[in-house]
Amino acid sequence: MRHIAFVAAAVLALAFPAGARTSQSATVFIRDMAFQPPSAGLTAGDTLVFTNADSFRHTATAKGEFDLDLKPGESRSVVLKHSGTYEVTCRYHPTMTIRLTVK
Ligand SMILES: [Cu+2]
Repeated sequence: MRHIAFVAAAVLALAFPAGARTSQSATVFIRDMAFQPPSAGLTAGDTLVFTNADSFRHTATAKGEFDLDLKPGESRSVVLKHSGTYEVTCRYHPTMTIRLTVK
């Protein structure tokens, strides 16, 4: 167990080298059957929170990246592992989409 903890610490040290920009958190609210864009730009390593402020169940799904199932009032978060464009949709309501650009 001690060895595993050491390896985990080493991996974290590599993933977040000293002096790197501190990772931040942003929120995408789901309201009135739509994703609302985050208020600030996104950077790889950031935590992105999805909050379902709607009265229906929704998902925040980005193929191959994450798939969050959110009851009304529920929040879940993901870490944006890499830069690029994330096409996020709701599996229950496929017309709900948002394109997130991560630097
Ligand atoms: Cu939905």
